[in-house]
Order: sequence, then C-alpha cells, then structure tokens
Amino acid sequence: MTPTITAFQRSPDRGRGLGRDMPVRWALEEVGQPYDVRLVSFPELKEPAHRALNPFGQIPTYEEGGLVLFESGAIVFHLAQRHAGLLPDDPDARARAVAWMFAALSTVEPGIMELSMLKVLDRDKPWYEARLPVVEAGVRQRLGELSRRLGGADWLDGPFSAGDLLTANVLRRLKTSGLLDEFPNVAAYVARGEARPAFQRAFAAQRAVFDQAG
Ligand code: GTB
Repeated sequence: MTPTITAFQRSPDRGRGLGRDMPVRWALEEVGQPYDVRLVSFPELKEPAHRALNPFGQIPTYEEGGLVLFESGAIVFHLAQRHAGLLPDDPDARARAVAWMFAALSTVEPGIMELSMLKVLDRDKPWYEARLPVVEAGVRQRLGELSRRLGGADWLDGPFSAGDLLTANVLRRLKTSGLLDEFPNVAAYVARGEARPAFQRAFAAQRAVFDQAG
C-alpha cells in the first residue's frame, strides 16, 4: 500500500524545504518507501475533509490504508517503527533514539520557531530590538548544549537515527541566522544530514512542487 502525504500546494518558504512535510519525505526516502503526495491549498486545509485527517487543519498528514496520522514527529516515528533503518534494534539504544526525537521537537525546536516567528512577524514592533537578543540567547544555549553532546561524533547516539533526522531538520531553519556558524560541529552535523541521498531526494521532491507552481 503506497502511503499518501499532504503538502502545501504553494509553500510560503519558496521551496526551501522548511515545511513539516520535509521530515516526513526525508524519513520515507531513508526507509525506501515510495509515497504519493496530495497538494493542499490554504483554504482546503480548513475544510472538513482535511480536518478529518488533521483536526488542526495543517499539513502534513499521512494515509496508509485505514491508518490516518497527523503530526510530523508521529509520522516519522511510525515509519521508523515499521521499517528498518531509522531506529536501532537494541531496545535501550532505540529508547535513546526516541528520546532524541522528542528532544528535537520539544526541547530544541521551540526556541528556533520563536526566533523565526519573531523575525517574520515582529520586526516592526517597538520591542523587537530588545527581544531579539533574548530569544537568540535561548537558541544559542541549546546549540551549545547540543554541540557539547555531539563533540566529534557524526550523529547524536551511534548510527544515524530518526532522532538525528528530526534534530538536523529543525536546525536547518537556523541556516540563515548566523547562529549555526558559532558551533562548527553542529553546522557540520546539519550539513551531514543534508548530504544524505535520502535528504537530497526529499528536498528535490518538495522543491519540484514549488518550481512547478511557477
Ligand atoms: N506540530 C505539527 C507537525 O509537526 O506536523 C505542526 C504542523 C504545521 O505547523 N504545519 C504548518 C501548516 O500546515 C505547515 S509547516 N500551517 C498552516 C496552518 O496552520 O494554517 C510550518 C511552516 C510554515 C511555513 C514555513 N515557511 O514559510 O518557512 C515553514 C514551516
């Protein structure tokens, strides 16, 4: 059964692969699972048919036979459980990789999203200049912590896992911020993730949607 995911018909990121369909596409490519994509417009996201798949009216969703999933992390976890290659077999190593999945989405990403939203939505606010260094300091702290844990390793805990996929994916949003450059081993970690053939295929697929939309 070929699963179907949803993605933006017109991504506001202009093909930079920052939407949440990107980690799902990447995971599908890592495990070698072909997939179909249904492109959804912003109005369609809020229609009952889409809300039946995702109550929050967002992308991505995942349909596979009778199974419907939303939340990119849950979809990546589902793929990692059903296929070899994204979670170790050893139960303890597997649990640690899952911990990194949660860390990516609930400990690393929130500050990064706050920084992105601040820059996009609040540049004109009178408090912007005062708030920016505070939010940047929070992100810098997390990057320092990641940097110290990663050290000279290629991946966070042994072989590449779904934890690395989600961590590298959330860090990609910082590429234009200059903050990653302060932590060369973390910047190299992100670059290693992006160099993976599966990432390249996923990136090209979402980029093609933007290019074809014209
Ligand atoms: N926690 C959910 C998950 O991980 O699946 C979050 C899903 C989510 O935020 N989806 C966004 C969405 O559907 C798209 S990815 N938004 C429409 C809506 O809520 O009405 C977030 C996103 C949006 C835009 C950019 N960008 O322009 O760079 C990047 C990422």
